[in-house]
Amino acid sequence: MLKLYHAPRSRSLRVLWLLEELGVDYELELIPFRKLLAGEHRTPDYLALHPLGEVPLLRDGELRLFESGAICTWLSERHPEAGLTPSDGDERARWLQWLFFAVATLEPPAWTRLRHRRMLPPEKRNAATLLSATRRYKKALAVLEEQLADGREWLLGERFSAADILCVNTLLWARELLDEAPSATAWCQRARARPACRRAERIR
Ligand SMILES: N[C@@H](CCC(=O)N[C@@H](CS)C(=O)NCC(=O)O)C(=O)O
Repeated sequence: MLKLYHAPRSRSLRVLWLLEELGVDYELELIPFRKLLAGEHRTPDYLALHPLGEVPLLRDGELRLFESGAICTWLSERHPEAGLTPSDGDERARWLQWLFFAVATLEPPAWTRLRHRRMLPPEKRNAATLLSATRRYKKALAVLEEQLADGREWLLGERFSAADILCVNTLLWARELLDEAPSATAWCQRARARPACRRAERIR
């Protein structure tokens, strides 16, 4: 059976949400967020499973998989019957584009902003770094806003996919900037109203 190592409010929520969307059986190893922040989960046993000691980690028999983007892509492809995964053609190409956009373009400035606004101790926060990350983040957000401005339901149109999960989860790190993007705001609300997302968010 699949086993997910998950800490609520962390990136592993992406995988949990997707598992709920796919409707597959899984086992959960819950790491309290407080424990994650304190690094208390970094036991020798856990580091033997995940070389960076992070979450998410997914196990499937002998397979140990880390990186939320890779896990979401792999799970989606493994469960085409759920209808979340474009099988080929232009839709699949666009799906890959948005998956990579989420982790390579949207997430880095969102993460840098979060650290320099809230997570680092005040003396380590840097105003110039925050400003440049905010600029890059706003450019990425504008790309999403443009994609959604035609009123489409999801990034790919009618098909909800892991690309929506990765992007929406990341946008929540910078809610204070969402006002500038009404279509993206409505999309985040639609996505988070999905029963699978609600179930995943409730697990604590
Ligand atoms: N690129 C990785 C990043 C994973 C990551 O940074 N996870 C954080 C939680 S959001 C973590 O485990 N932090 C605790 C630690 O590094 O000890 C992914 O997307 O899976």
